[in-house]
Amino acid sequence: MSRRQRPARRTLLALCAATAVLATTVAAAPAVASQETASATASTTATAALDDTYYQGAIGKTGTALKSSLHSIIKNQTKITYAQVWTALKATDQDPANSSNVIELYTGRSISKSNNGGNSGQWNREHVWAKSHGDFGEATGPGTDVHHLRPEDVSVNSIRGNKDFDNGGSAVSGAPGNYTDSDSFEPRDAVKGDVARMILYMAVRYEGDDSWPDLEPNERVNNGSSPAMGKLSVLKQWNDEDPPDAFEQRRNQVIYDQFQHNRNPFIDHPEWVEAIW
Ligand SMILES: [Ca+2]
Ligand SMILES: [Ca+2]
Repeated sequence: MSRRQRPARRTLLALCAATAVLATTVAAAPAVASQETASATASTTATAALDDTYYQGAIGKTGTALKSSLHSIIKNQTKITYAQVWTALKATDQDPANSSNVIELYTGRSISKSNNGGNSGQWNREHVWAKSHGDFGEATGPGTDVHHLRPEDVSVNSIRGNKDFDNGGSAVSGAPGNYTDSDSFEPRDAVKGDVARMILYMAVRYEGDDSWPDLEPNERVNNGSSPAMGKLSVLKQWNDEDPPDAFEQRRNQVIYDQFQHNRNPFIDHPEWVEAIW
């Protein structure tokens, strides 16, 4: 090889190296995308497996037939006491970034699992379906059903009280993105769908065929002690706007595997909200 050719060869080698780096970079991008696809595929595969087993009797149905079928499926559950709810929430709502903490529903704050209780600054057990709506209290039953119980800051839990859900109001102190007025509460965007799916789970789970009231959503606020929760049209909108994420799906799985052995169908199949209501 002549001297004159060497620079050209170096250029060629450099070009090859650059191309190799570029190829690696280009290859890296689809790798990330394929991981996401793999995760979504795993979730789809898991749901398909549930459709063949857990949800077998409900597949292909709509309306009241679907609701009735889902009720028969999810009413088979293990029930836990109100004291055991503390233990359950420490598992179901664990902070994915810190296993010593739970995430509070409305504030979104990560707080030590052991900082639970009734004092200001602690977390306690929020009944998303307010226990006064049907007056089921804290006895083992709807009042201890972990599918609608979440860790929440004591003060913010008190501000939500037993209000129905609707859009609007003024900002909730200590809970950015949440709004409230005299008769309703609007949770932050990231949990709007979670709230909707919890309320609608309760409506399907409790149909009045046991010792508990038949819980149902309606279009009202100020439902008081009647076994109803509003507003259905807003909850349906929230279910669309905030689809189930990994945290909510894991929570459903932990309840199924470790505590109640029943599932929230609307986390597995959010489209069933529209199929029923
Ligand atoms: Ca969400
Ligand atoms: Ca019901």
